[in-house]
Amino acid sequence: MKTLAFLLTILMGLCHLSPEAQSAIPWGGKKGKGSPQFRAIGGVSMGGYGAMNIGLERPDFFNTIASLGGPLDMAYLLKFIEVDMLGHYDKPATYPNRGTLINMLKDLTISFGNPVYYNPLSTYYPPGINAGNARVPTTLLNFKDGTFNPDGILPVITFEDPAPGDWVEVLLALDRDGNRKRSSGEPVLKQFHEPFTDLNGNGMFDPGEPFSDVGLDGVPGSGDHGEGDGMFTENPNHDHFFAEDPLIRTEALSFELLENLNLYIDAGTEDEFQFNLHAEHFVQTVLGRGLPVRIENGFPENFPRIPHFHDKRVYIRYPGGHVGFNKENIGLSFEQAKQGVKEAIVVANRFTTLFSFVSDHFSGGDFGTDPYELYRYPSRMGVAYFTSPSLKKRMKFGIYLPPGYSRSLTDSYPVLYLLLGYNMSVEGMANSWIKKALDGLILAGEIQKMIIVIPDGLNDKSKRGHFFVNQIDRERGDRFKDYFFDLVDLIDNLYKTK
Ligand SMILES: [Ca+2]
Ligand SMILES: [Ca+2]
Ligand SMILES: [Ca+2]
Repeated sequence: MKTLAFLLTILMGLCHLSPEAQSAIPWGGKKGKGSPQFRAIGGVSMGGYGAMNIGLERPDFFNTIASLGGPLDMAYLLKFIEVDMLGHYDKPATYPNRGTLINMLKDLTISFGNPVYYNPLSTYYPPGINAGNARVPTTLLNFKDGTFNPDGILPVITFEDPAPGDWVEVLLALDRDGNRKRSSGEPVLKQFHEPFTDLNGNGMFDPGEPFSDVGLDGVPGSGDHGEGDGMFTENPNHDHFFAEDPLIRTEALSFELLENLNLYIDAGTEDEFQFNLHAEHFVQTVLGRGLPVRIENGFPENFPRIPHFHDKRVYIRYPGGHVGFNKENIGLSFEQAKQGVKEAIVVANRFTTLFSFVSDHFSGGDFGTDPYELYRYPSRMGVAYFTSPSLKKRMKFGIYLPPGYSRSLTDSYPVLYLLLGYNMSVEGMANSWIKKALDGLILAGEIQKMIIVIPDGLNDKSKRGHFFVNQIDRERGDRFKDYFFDLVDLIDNLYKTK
């Protein structure tokens, strides 16, 4: 019965292939094996987080996991939002600028709940705010805040930023001058946790550090959440962040499972989101589990030469920043790298090293092609659609099939699931530039033939990033993980996976 339902699902999926998918994608319809040792998950930035979060949650599915400059430590991410971003609200960095910051905060809120305030009635809106008053000038009276409004005398307001009409929705400001608008310098209120003394100066509460048991509002006697319970209280929404935390998963995984994984990470030493510190924390955690990590300061080879590692765990600290992948055409970077463009060389280095690490950790493998095969049985790259049974919705993905894929019915291939950065589109990755770069790497014998699948990283409702989780906000959110595992099923049932 279950098998029949499954077959129907697959047939339904086939019926929903768009015309362009049918022409662009050679749907062999030949079932694969889908062995975990021949399945990898990797990604960049937000996708690096998604790859590590999903991979470490499901080591039974993925034997190789890779993250290029992704957030890996949710406690540190929360500290960064609180101290480094909201702490410099009126003096944001050029990148990420305030508009980007606000959108990311909204998307984090849709994914995990509002990290800044706790509202028992909504994971999205601050207390006192709802769909009816979030996008109009609203004044809250008696909104207490230990830092800026201990008596609750001053008004607290909704506000627009960065431009008129852009209602922030997830933040509140103190209206010191009472003009019902947030002027520069008026504080954005932050109620992440109870006040504490940061003895070790890391910006985060550590067990043993003194705290005031006055509740999240920081005001004694108001009787708000967490007040007088004898414990250090954090915004309960933070639990949703910690439930999807690569670092916590790494701490919790059995030694045998962790030891068995192939892990590759990189980070820029000047990452604007400080994801390099996430990487350092992650590496320290793995080392703390008694597992060695090969650490490189910079790429040992520069594109077009490709580093190869036999180590199971590799971390590359490269000199440079986060690199604005949201606007980046990765394929174009490979072309520009050949012309010596410095930033493009960094991008090409990062992606080729991920591809080579993944390829080198699939044992055996079909290496090499030739111009004849490239011409006669060319690789295919395109965007396709299927109906996700869990979401009951038509969903998108990108796919690359290596040269020679259509040559034989019996050859099978390992699969890399490649998750994209915040606001990157499937079309931006599944294009002819990337196809050309992958063909070149296979022709040069640098990587083995593999299938690459690019899941959709955009929330269907907002067309912004969803952090590759089942977003807890059901109204504004998507259930990425459910779609993703439907996609893995589809790939193993329609493609010759190893
Ligand atoms: Ca501390
Ligand atoms: Ca209180
Ligand atoms: Ca408390």
